[in-house]
Amino acid sequence: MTTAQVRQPKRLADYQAPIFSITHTDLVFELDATATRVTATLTFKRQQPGRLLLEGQQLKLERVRLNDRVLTAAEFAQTAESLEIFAPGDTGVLEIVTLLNPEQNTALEGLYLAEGVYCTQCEAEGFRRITYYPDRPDVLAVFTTTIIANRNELPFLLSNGNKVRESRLPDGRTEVVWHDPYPKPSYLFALVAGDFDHLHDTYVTSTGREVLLEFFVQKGALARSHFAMAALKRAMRWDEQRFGLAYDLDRYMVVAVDFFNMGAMENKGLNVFNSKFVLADDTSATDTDYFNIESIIGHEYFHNWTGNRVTCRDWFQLSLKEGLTVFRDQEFSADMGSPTLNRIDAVKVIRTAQFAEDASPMAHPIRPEQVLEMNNFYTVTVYDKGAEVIRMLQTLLGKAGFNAGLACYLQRHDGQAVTCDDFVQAMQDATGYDLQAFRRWYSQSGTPELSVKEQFDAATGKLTLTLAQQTPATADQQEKLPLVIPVKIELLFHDGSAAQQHLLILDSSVQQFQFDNLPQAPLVVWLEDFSAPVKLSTDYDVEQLLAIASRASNGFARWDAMQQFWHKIIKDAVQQSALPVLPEALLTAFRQWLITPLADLALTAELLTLPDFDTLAAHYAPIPVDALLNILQETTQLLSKALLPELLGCYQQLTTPAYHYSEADVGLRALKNRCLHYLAFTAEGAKRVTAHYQAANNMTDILAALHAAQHANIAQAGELMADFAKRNEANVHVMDKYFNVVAANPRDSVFDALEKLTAHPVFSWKNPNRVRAVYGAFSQRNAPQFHRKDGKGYALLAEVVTKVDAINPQLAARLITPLLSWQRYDDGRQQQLIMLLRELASLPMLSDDLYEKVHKSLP
Ligand code: 0A1
Ligand code: ZN
Repeated sequence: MTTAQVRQPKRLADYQAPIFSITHTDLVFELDATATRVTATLTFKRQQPGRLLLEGQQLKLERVRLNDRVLTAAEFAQTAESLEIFAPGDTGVLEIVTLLNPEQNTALEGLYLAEGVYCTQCEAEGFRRITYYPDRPDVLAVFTTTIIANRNELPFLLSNGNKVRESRLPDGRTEVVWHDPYPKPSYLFALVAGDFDHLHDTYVTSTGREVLLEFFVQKGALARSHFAMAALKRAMRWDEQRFGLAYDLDRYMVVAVDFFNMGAMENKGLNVFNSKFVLADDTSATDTDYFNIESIIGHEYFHNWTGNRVTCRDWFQLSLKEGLTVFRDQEFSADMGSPTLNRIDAVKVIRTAQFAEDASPMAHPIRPEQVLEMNNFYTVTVYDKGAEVIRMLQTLLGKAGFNAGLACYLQRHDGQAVTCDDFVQAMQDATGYDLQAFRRWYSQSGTPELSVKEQFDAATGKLTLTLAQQTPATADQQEKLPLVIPVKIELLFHDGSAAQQHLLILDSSVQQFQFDNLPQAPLVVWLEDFSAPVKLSTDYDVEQLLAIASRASNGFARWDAMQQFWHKIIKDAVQQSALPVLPEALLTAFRQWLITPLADLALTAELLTLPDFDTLAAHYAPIPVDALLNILQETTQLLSKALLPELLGCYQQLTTPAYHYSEADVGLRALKNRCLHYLAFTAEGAKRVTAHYQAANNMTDILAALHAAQHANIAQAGELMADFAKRNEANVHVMDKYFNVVAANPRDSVFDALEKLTAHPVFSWKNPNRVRAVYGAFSQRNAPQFHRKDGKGYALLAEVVTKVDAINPQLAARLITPLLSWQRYDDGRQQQLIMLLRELASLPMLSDDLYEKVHKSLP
């Protein structure tokens, strides 16, 4: 904790190049649970006049030596966050010895010890908790790391790069030396020491390099790491084939740990993963788990080029590596599975979480302009909207142009720390496409809103489309300017003429586009594939939307039409304070999809799914919480009743003999479980759900049964949950799923249930996965109880956030998100939220992480 009140945010506009560079960083770690000694030997070189100021936090400084002379206290100055060397000269070698307490490090930043494993997390600014250093991404050094430890306790001593030496010291300890030949910033440094099960394999790159692939996982989990290993090999092959990028070291290591703040980390040659994104087998993992593992394994691997070989100049440029790498992992997942489903899932993230962030006090552009706590900017805006911006570049430049641009970027900047502007410039130079105006996507925050008008002249066959864009002001930025927005459309003709696809490039406030010689008035499918991260409203009636849902050539467009359909009829219902009227055409379409599902079963399941609370909520200010929840519940029941025979027929038709993670089987389970969800609300729901649970041979089906049981409030829900918990006590990842279901219980009893969970033997306040499984799920997947009118849900989360802030500020700052957007709710809820935020703001020991968020959101 620091006294955030006196901390000023850093600004992008104040960027200054480093005064000193470090060419070589030699680190020696003498591992000890409470007193690890780190000796850092830094070879430095002056780049410009100025002071030699190093960052450091929570370090005990033992000694500073400059060129073989130990400095006296008068020759350096130390503050809580820095160390200044007064007369360093222009070049030299600095040796700094610090002492750390890994056991006490519950923030999981820097070097920490959890469950017997020493592990580092240095992005974004964790390295300064290991030693005093110019802890910024534009200082790149060649690292050599020596780890000294007791081999009996810690058989595996790992760091970046290649292992150069291993020897036994006279005192019986072991010393292992690692060397990473690629200069890197401190945030990519990693060290891991512990006892693991070890899976290894080899991979031969397209350049002929034989790479040793190694996974280090908790004892007993070896069999659960095979899928991740295979996924890694697929990712390596894919990057060679799609972008011509091959791996560049002889060794690629992945360590899985259960104590981790995020999903995973791309440290050079030594990725550290949250174990939930590595470990999986057919009895414990859901289809979604398998999907996430493949995608995150891909993501971290792809960072080796986009992030590690070419890195960020400063943290404001985070989207340079993250937006681009998310885009790359999305393309990888699309190629490994269903492009349509992948697009639907990515768009759901934007329309719920990202649009909500734009509407929140934390709104920021994909390249933020000021930051107090960098950890607060690992956001859906930087990551997922960042990926949408890269996707728009690919849409504008074409795949070949985009590939050429990426090749130019990587070649031009290999080994450098660069900016988002450098990236766009490379795209422009490689293709000759003027991207000047496009750059505004990097500096402007908010969700652009598009409105469209269609005019057809039957006599001439001319269609005129008028598009207008406007971006509402956001908390961080009042003035908004027009953006370059690629809008993909499809023209459908009901006379059977071939559909036409076009790309419209909107680059001013209002613009017209004309199409001649059309056979008849078309039905225009707007924003196909969600070609830009915008809100687009049409005034289509329900028949037109259902026509698109049935006829568009593009699966994404069909799903999107259904989403618009639900928004429309739910909006009408909210306005009239009534339940939605389900048009006969809708029931006909649903029946059709249930009787004869599309070849893509997963898409069929999506077509049959109502938008969730958060997706709907994005369309309202203020959000009519109670009405939306009621409508969702009632509509599900109406559909269950109206479609019972077809739901049953579809459910019974779909059988999977044995579990297999394949695109076809995933789709089959998705559709079957969608039917189950509706069937749970019918008279024989209890019987059906119980039978489904008992017959299930995989985790996807089991969880579908538990969620259905709970949502439909069937009598056996408690029994099934207890059975599930008992069977899975030994697997923490499965217990997290159990916690998720308990926390999503939409009834009042959830409060007692949550209390009991925190007393469960596997629960620990220090483990982010456990805390998220309970309270993350409660606040994000239990709208009825979290948004209770009496404020009990909000108060519980505020209490948890306060408690967690003292243990792990990063985790606390992520958990608080749902409390920040008080403006989006009705007066009563606003008052409760503001009161809680004020209470939080008045806490004496608030971390910087929470301080920034709470203060930004207070009125
Ligand atoms: N760079 C990682 C994500 C990450 C960021 C911060 C962390 O700790 C504060 C940890 C991981 C990625 O994009 O995968
Ligand atoms: Zn990343």
